[in-house]
Amino acid sequence: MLLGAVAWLWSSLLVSVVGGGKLPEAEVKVEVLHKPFLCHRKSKYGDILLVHHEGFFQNGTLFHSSHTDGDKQAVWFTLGIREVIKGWDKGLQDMCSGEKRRLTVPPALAYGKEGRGKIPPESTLTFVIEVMEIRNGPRSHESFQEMDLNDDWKLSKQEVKEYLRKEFQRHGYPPNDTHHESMVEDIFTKEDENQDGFISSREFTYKHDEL
Ligand SMILES: *[C@@H]1O[C@H](CO)[C@@H](O)[C@H](O)[C@H]1NC(C)=O
Ligand SMILES: *[C@@H]1O[C@H](CO)[C@@H](O)[C@H](O)[C@H]1NC(C)=O
Ligand SMILES: [Ca+2]
Ligand SMILES: [Ca+2]
Repeated sequence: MLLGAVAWLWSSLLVSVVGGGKLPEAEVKVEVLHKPFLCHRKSKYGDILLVHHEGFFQNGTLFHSSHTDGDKQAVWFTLGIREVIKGWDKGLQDMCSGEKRRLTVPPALAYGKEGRGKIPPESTLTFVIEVMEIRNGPRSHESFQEMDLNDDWKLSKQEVKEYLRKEFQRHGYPPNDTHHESMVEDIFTKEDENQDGFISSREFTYKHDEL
């Protein structure tokens, strides 16, 4: 659980490593079905979104609905780190809480040539997605500020270690300096691009460019 949470904090990195190959641009068709009158903030990469969603094949058959399948709950995911299909990452930006969209997602941005489970290969899929709630993810500006204890707009190893310690405790795990230090080293190897010993706000924020 905790390792999951921490791995997730830094998972965008994996995304940039694994997702290196350039694909031809495929587009998601976005239709806004409902937009609330009031919109306090709009979704952006790194936010965590709570959504209800329905998925349809091109013939109109429903293949999944969060309203009726499983525990019938809306689901949380982080936008922009490929926790979900690329079509969602691309098509669910700039949404308000309470907004509902229909996304038409080509196979290249969904389950591709292989398909998955009941999704046949090369399927174009349609999703009706309603955003119930938007929260700041760990990659947000706010979380950077929270981690940057001395407000110098860069994260030292000590600050990252302190943050890990707090995260571990928040999830009910005892702090473990040895473990935190090796995680910090790992994080810096990947995130400190110019190797100056700090993660700048730019290095922290702009990890999703090639989506
Ligand atoms: C609709 O398409 C899906 C996926 O190709 C297929 O499994 C399903 O049987 C189709 N349904 C109808 C009514 O044609
Ligand atoms: C601390 O972490 C290290 C390395 O991950 C592990 O080998 C060790 O058992 C941990 N110590 C405690 C007290 O959990
Ligand atoms: Ca700092
Ligand atoms: Ca740096």
